[in-house]
Amino acid sequence: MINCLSYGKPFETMAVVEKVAPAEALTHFSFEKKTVDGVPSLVFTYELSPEDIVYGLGETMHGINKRGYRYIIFNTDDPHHSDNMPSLYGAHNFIVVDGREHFGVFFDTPARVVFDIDSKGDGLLTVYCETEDLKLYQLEGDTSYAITKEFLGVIGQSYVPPLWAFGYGQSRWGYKSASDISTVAAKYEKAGIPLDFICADIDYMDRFIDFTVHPKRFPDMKGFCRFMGSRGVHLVPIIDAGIKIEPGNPVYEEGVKNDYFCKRSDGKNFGAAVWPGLTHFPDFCKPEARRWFGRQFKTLTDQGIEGFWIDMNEPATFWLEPGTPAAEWTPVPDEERLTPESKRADEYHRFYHDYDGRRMVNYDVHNVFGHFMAMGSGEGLNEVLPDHRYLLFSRSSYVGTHRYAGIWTGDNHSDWLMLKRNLTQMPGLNMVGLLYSGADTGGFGGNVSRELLLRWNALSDFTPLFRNHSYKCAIRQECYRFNGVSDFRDVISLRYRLLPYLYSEFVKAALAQDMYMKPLGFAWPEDETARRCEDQLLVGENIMIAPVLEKGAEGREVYLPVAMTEVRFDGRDFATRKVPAGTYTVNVPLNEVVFWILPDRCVPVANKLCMSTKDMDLADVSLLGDGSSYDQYRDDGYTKDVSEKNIVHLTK
Ligand code: MIG
Repeated sequence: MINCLSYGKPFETMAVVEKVAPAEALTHFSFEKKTVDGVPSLVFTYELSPEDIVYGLGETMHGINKRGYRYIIFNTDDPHHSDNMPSLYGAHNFIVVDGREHFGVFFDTPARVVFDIDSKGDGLLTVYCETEDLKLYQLEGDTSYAITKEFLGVIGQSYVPPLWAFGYGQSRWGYKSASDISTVAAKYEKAGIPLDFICADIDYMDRFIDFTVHPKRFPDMKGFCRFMGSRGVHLVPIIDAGIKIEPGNPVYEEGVKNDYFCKRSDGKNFGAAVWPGLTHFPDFCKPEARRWFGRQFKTLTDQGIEGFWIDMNEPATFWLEPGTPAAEWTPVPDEERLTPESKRADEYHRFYHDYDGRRMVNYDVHNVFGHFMAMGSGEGLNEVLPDHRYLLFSRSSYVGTHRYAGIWTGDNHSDWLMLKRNLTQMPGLNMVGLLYSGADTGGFGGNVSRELLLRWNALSDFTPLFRNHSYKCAIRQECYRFNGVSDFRDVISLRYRLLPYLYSEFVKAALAQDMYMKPLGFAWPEDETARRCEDQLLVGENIMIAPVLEKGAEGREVYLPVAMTEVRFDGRDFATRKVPAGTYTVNVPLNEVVFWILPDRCVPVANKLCMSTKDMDLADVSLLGDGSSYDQYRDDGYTKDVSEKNIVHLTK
């Protein structure tokens, strides 16, 4: 059961796309309208019971259970990831309370929202929405999983990227030219490690200007894409939010002419410096500006490019154009506003959007900027690529972004905590439909160790987006640069042997508006150990994973809620054995991956290893596990007609 309560004049975020009945009353929470730190707010409070778990909040720090901390949902570009970070890049205000009562709530507002989930140990869950305009969706159901599925049912179906987007991707801020990129591809080939895409970071552009290609570094982009494509490798360039202010830049000129940019309080176009220097931000709140921005991708798709990542869309800025009028209003600072994150909060009071004729300061609609950019980009790509699916992943997002794009979790670090956070963020992201997601494998900032990179690959084997990406000042992080390259080949090979299953489960989850990665508590809600489990996940319907997440560990303890089939992959063969329910210690050498198949289930694995999905035969599979059949989704990997009719019933 789902219903919706409205407060004030809610902003249309386009998160929910199905009709939802109006609510008669607020349930579970007590409510107060009051001014908090100078901001008129809507405040909701619920008293948690000791046994309650709180799931959700998408891309946030801490564990799968969000209880015990305070989260500030205000999209932020801050590369210093740690558990102390109250804000990340996305805004996913959906939570499910699981315990004495079961219910879900989605606070649908583009404004700043603070979730205090029992941070003081007083059992209070208090949600401060810094707005007087809100849609509050209330969900009831018997289990957290049922409630989540109900929510996924109203926010629309996940976008489905092409098959190659499920292959292994290599990236680095620092690849500068066509020759840099083809060298990386050649080295992967030589190392015998499969590869499907390489990302081009900002250096491929002419002076970091969106929708341009550096004439010297990529003298023949079309020819280069064709050449790479023949080797099974796709190029995935980055696009940033800001449009460089420069006469002669056609995107800038068109944007000015048609009034597509965000405004200052004096009505002039707002200027902020990002990578290309001073830029204007497209006003993605305007449907016509979104459509216009989306169509710009044609410049690059005409060169043979079919995948992109979109960045800096919180939006992130370096400094504002001198002379930008001061903010008309800023809230009284509270503790968090005095942290580095908030030193810049003032800038979001200094530019404006035109939303359906209403002038709105960015601060009040801040959390949908990246979402609307992704929406425009996805719709544009759909239009300019009439015959193929596109790959698109965004840094910033809101609920609903999944209909157009996936996300990556931003500038994490090469440390073991971030590996854990990669795992704990996945269920929350899946709860808001963001199935196509993943972290910078190996970590973005800092220097990765061989051991950490191998263990991280073993987790990313299962995340839909599997991309190794790093900061230009970190040590080089391509797998072939480390000793004992065959260990990397062994671990990444699993991805390609499992792709028939992973791709099938992803598409089936998208079609059914279901989750692809789930916490154990969603499958075994009565099992207290499963409910509290923070380091194992379900992948699709049939696999459980328990990755090694500790430095120096030779294996780990694993909890099996029921008896399962243990599968050990050594880079070549799958060894299976039955293991009883309960806890046991599994040994996992650095070049191996162990996972578990649920009872009476099967998992299709590719019989042959291919070096890119271009050569993959999704039908050449064997079934592992003690079930007798599997319903496999398979298609050509790029057709836009993704539907149940492509499901094939396989039997042993
Ligand atoms: O200010 O494009 O999160 O993945 O490599 C940094 C350069 C801008 C941030 C992204 C990161 C990317 C980097 N970008």
